[in-house]
Amino acid sequence: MAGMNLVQKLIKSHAVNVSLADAERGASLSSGKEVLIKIDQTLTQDTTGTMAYLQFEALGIDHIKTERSVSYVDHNTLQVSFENADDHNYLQDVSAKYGIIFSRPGNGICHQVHLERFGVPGKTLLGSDSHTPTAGALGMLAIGAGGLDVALAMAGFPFSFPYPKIVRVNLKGRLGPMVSAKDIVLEILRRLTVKGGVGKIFEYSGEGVKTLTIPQRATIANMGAEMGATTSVFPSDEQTKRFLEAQGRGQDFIPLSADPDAAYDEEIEIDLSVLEPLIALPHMPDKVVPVRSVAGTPVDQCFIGSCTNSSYYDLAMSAKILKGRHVAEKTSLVIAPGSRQTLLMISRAGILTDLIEAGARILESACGPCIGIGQAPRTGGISLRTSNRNFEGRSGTKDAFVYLVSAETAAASAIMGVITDPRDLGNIEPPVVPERFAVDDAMIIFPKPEGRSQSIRRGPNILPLPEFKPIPNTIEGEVLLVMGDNITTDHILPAGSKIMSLRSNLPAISEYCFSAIDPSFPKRARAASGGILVAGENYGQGSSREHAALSPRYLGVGTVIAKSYARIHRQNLVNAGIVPLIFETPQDAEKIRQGNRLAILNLFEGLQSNRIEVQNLTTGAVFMTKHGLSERQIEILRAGGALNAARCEFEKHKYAKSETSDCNSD
Ligand code: MIC
Ligand code: SF4
Repeated sequence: MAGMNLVQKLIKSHAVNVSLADAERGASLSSGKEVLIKIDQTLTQDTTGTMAYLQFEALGIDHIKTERSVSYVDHNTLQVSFENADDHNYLQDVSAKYGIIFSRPGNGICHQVHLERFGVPGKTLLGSDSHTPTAGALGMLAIGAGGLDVALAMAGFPFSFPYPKIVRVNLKGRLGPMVSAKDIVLEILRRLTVKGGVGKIFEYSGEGVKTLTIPQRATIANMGAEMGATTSVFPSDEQTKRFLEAQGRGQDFIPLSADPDAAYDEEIEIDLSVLEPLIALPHMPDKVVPVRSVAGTPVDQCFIGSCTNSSYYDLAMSAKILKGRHVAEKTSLVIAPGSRQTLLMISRAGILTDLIEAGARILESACGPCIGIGQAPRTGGISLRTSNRNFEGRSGTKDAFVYLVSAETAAASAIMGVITDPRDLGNIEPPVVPERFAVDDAMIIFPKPEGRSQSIRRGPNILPLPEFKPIPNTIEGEVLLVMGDNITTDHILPAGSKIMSLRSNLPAISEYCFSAIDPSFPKRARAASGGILVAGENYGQGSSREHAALSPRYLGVGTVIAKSYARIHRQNLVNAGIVPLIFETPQDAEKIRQGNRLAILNLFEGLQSNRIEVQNLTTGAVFMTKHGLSERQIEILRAGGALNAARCEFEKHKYAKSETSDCNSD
């Protein structure tokens, strides 16, 4: 029998429904079958956190059940009006009350800070942000999910996901000068595309891994999200030990690796020594070409920051490239350090001075421009960013052209004013990273026992979630939108400071549902009393924001029929009580038009048999759909969403011995 790979070991040590024998059979355990795991740690950020905690409160539990849960404030830090500050207060109070660690605004981006201060090799982490897999750099099984799934994990429920295909990414050799970890992950995106990771976990191994530091591994694990991967995992080795020791957390280190004879479902190999600087063209992270093939294109803005590339190393390397030079006259260079720790360190080392002298504009340690909160490019402008997503409009300027690059390429291009292969500036020696990092947790509030009696401040923009009814057996409705492939959550519910400040107010934010595609959508949905959405492949890729499911549900959408789904969004639809159906014959999607009326009879029977007939009442056509959902997911749907289902589960426990709960609706 083959040994186990690292992913199998992590799943096995946390699985609550997979027998030991199953887990040991490892790769042969049928992919797609649901696996339930115990969650050790959770993280939330403010824009998904408010909804997660509103749902946690609705569960009626008095304290978190996880080993460690952290609430970060890093997205909505602009505070152009009262909403964000109110949300921050709410999150701080909820944290104190329920035993959650609170990372204050200004302390940094959740994924960067979690690596620095809280991630532990061998543990599971569930986060209400799609880039939670960043912590896979430390040998964690770190997965992104909707806020409700995270709330349920905090309440002690296991987390379920389809048993993944495990892909070995074998890294050979070592990176050449001015080529970076970002170029490795861009190369993988180029090969596999934005849907190439759906249903998969990437496990990194090979000699090349040993040459990569934790921040470099984090860049790679971070952008596994752009391929739709469940997560990415690195071994825990000497590099991990060094990083944790530098953070004063050497005691958290344990070595972790695959058995030498481990088996995998798939394998890809990358020779680091032949890689060159790469760039993702607008408007998808997988439109990757060599930087030199677009060199010379004028650049309006360069942004170095985000959870992908804003570590000490990234900023120190950028400063080395910029030192003694100045940003080009027609180019703006914007830098947001990933964490307060990074900012403190570059400040103490004089690196910040070098950046300022070179003309960089320094922003707060937060997501900022990555999510269209500030620094929107000019009309039709070109922006080179070290972040991970370049979806149309995400920068805040609808017709801007965003390219994704490494910090080295961004810094070199800022000086030259045109897209520049950083190797053209000569071989600049990489910076030496200090052995000890600046450990200062003064902006982190740890819960205290007396916090349990904390009262919670709720601003006027913080509204409880409306009650959703169980789904009906017959669904009839108008097709409200027919969409193509790779629709992102930024299409469904855009980001940006204005709309994101409404994340705690479902009725208000729902007015922006599909505004990137058709601003009249909310009005039409209300007029039609809800309806059905039709989409192509990989529907709902990108962010974990459950608002992209809750808003359509709030507007009465009961069903989506797509060719395929992104994992997190599909679960968010189920959690919101929207039935996510899949075309049996993908070509049937092409025969449906906006405004057609569709009918589904006997939905409950169809859910059980995994074959659901849909009639097009307008054209007379009939087509078949499936769903591939587990029993548990079907139960959630029938309850009208995961919150209803979880409440029922609690009720059942409560009433198990004496009475019966009315949740047993069958
Ligand atoms: C993103 O990068 O799109 C976000 C903003 O971090 C989202 C979360 C959100 O929408 O609040 C994510 O990646 O999950
Ligand atoms: Fe923040 Fe951007 Fe990372 Fe999302 S991708 S967590 S918005 S920095």
